[in-house]
Amino acid sequence: MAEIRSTCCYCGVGCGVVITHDQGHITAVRGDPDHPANFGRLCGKGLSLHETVTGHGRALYPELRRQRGAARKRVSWDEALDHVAQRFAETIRQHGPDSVAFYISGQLLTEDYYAFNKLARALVGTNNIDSNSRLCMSSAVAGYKATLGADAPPTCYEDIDHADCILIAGSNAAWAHPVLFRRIEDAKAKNPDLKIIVVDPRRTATAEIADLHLAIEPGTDVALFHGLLNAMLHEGLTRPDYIAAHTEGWAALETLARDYAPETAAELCGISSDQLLTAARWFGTAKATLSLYCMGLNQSAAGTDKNAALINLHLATGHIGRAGAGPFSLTGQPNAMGGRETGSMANLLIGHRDLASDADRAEVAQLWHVPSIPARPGKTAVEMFEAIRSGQIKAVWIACTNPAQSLPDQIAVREALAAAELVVLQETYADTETAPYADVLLPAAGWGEKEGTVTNSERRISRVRAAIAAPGEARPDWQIVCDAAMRIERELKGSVSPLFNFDSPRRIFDEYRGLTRGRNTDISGLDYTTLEMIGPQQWPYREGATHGKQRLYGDGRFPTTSGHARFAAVPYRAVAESTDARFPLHLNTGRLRDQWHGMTRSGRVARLWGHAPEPAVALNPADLAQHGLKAGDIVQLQSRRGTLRVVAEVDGSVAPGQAFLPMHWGSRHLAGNGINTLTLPVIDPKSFQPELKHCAISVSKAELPWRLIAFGTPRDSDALALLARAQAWLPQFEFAVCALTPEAGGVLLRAAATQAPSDDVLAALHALFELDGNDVMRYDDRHRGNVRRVRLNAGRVAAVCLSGDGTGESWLREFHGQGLPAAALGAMLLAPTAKAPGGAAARGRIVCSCFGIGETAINSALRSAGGDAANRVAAAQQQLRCGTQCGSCLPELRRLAASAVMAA
Ligand SMILES: Nc1nc2c(c(=O)[nH]1)N[C@H]1C(S)=C(S)[C@@H](COP(=O)(O)OP(=O)(O)OC[C@H]3O[C@@H](n4cnc5c(=O)[nH]c(N)nc54)[C@H](O)[C@@H]3O)O[C@H]1N2
Ligand SMILES: Nc1nc2c(c(=O)[nH]1)N[C@H]1C(S)=C(S)[C@@H](COP(=O)(O)OP(=O)(O)OC[C@H]3O[C@@H](n4cnc5c(=O)[nH]c(N)nc54)[C@H](O)[C@@H]3O)O[C@H]1N2
Ligand code: SF4
Ligand SMILES: [Mo]
Repeated sequence: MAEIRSTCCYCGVGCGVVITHDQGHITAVRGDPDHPANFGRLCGKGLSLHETVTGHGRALYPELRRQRGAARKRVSWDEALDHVAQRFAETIRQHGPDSVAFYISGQLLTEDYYAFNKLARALVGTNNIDSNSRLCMSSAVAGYKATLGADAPPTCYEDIDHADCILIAGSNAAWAHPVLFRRIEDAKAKNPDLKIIVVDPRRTATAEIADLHLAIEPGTDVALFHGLLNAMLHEGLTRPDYIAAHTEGWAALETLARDYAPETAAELCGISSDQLLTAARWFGTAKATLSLYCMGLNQSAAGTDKNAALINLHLATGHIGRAGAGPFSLTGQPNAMGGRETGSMANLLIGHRDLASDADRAEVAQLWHVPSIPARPGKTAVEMFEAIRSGQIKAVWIACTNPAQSLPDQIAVREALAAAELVVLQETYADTETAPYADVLLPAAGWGEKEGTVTNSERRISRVRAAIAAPGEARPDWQIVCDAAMRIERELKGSVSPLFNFDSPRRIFDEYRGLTRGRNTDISGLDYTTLEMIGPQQWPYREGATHGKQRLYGDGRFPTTSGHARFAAVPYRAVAESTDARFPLHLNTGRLRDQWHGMTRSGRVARLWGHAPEPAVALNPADLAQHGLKAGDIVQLQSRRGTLRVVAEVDGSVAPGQAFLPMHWGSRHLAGNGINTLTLPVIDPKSFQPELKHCAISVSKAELPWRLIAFGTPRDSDALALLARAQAWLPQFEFAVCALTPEAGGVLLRAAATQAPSDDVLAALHALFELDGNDVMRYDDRHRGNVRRVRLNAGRVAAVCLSGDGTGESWLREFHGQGLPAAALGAMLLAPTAKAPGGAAARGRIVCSCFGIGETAINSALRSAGGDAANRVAAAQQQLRCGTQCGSCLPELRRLAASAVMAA
């Protein structure tokens, strides 16, 4: 057994982990007690990281197809990379450097990012390099630059402990940044006077902790922030001295703010003016106000304006540059920051240089020893795929992102991928939604297998370390890029220069930090050895420094030409696609607590399925009633771009007139093109970020009378292999979902169609779940269309397939999941009865995934405990252990406890 320190590869909190490994296997992960981002804590996703390193579905060998339509074949690295080099060089020679593009990811390490960026800018000569951070952080980048002059979060995590007002806007941190949220809970427990304001159209788990929840109408944040400024002006809560000394552009903003009287703004936002005034007073009178914000602000056609309007409030009240105060954008991905620092996006340049500046480009060219850096801005993510679709871009190299799942307007995206002359995909997994479009598949080393650095939300750089070797022939991303780059150079120039002569990530980091010297991201004083010795550090970290810089702008000087911060006076604009009679609902999308994006990793961990066991759209009870629907119905969602069938779920936290779809469900778990079939590709004109949070949809019942539910534990207990085989069936049905069962090592397939399929299809599905042998119990009522199969193993339900009306599904699932003795029930197991024949109490949704505790047990513990909500939570924790490990379910435990108090 050995241990090694690294960083969690999921969210931007950037928790330190300690990996335990043994003879080439990662056996456990725990929080690093010394890491300043988490001090030993991890959330449920971090705690299950070792379970993602299973090898299942991994891309193991380079694969290549020379002709479209043919199958990819395993080839050597040399053959794959020579092919990439020849095709890229050929395309560049024929159509120019802008006919190729790189679409990369905020989950790459800084060294990977650097290599890609150098390849595009220094060698190929194109700025067509963009990343999935365009879907994520680009409005935050543009918002910071427009106001503070540079893309730098001025704050740090410790500010949470010093603030006495925290505004959380468009962030469901309880689910998306759980370890940071634990710190907010701690701060609140220590200081009950800490005021927390949550701005979110939904009553999220984060809103549970709020003293004030502003459930604004979708997309009205700018109106809210201007309204708050108006109120603060009236009440004398702004800081004229700070404004005069450190800012510019105030007059225009003050004039604009007059249009947003509290009543006017509150009405636009659908809240009361009292709520708005309370928020303004808390924000303005606090000694230190901290704002945390995320995708509810960024993923909008007015995302930059939302960011800037919030930063205005901090500048106007002087809540910046001090302990506990400032605008703090939470980064989504573990290294979105590294991508921004290395300038690896279409409109950025390394070290926060300006792509539009001749001098900056010349300086970078000189540092890289190349003649020039191209001036023409590159295509940003959505534009890039549009250019691929139209044939303007012919070859695209995609790494560490899954565009056939995560980009908006999937039908168009998939047309683009199909139209491209060459798609190179550099992935850890071979079974993503994007993989079928790849002409070349380059297998990448993943978390636990690669070395480098990442920067978290608070500008802190941490080391990522390898514990085990990558499987098969997979290689680290930086190495793949450097190897390919040298081949491309040979093709283009006939010889190879030292441009990509790196033999380790350390060498890349050293070159990179040299390029930051004198810039505001200066880390010239920070190398791997320093990180090794003194641990993770925040930038800037200049030559000779002994520690990084905790907070920025304490001196009131900003990185603008005048040294003053700039107010942004931009009026509110409504969401890009409004609802109407045909598309009456606002569709909001976002995250689940226990899943990560396209689920290539989290989706392979059974217990992470407990909290949200199947894809579903959340609707307010009033909307269900109005559309004649009930929970569990299969519904058809339609937008101007496409349709999606999914199960409807009743959810009072979603406001009437709105719907919420988790962003995770793509074509690997749901028939069709995934949830982004519906979403809108309209982009913010300043940040180029698409409006993923809002589009207009209609909902109607999908009339699919034939139903099938199959679930079971495979005899060889290889659930992930069965999942892969079940997923292959998804496209066969008008509606279908595939999932892991959180317990019993099983897989679930649910399907529906207008008509029953042929007997052959049913027989194949029975065979899939091993329901075709002699030991299987059978019930065929062809007249009613009910065909039922049950297999027992050691007296427990091992597999079930119910075709027809599906009666009895819920109790059969309890028998399977809980492993209840079932042999004595005999033929009762086949009876199409809705009521459990005994012994299978429904446990409800699993709230605590660490210990697999369901809602039913939690509710009964909470009810029998008595006392106030906090007492009841403590009692349930003691009795059931729920919420005592990672703590991610604490907000829900508190909500359930509050209802128990109400009911008492
Ligand atoms: N569990 C989990 N955690 C993650 C991730 C994951 O996949 N799973 N992904 C990571 C990544 S890359 C990111 S970017 C972050 C995202 O983290 P968050 O941004 O916190 O998560 P989301 O759920 O996308 O969106 C946040 C909230 O914005 C709200 N919202 C929608 N429209 C509006 C609006 O107009 N105004 C306001 N004020 N709010 C609105 C939504 O209702 C939602 O609750 O999470 C990171 N952490
Ligand atoms: N509707 C809607 N859509 C959204 C969002 C939303 O809120 N709503 N959010 C958007 C946001 S904020 C984001 S960040 C994107 C995320 O969208 P994606 O980037 O598509 O999400 P992931 O599934 O994390 O994709 C990362 C891929 O990289 C692979 N991978 C993991 N590690 C490595 C590695 O080390 N090397 C390589 N080469 N590959 C690796 C994984 O298997 C995975 O397929 O989705 C966006 N799309
Ligand atoms: S909060 Fe969870 S997902 Fe985010 S870095 Fe920490 S352990 Fe990983
Ligand atoms: Mo993100």
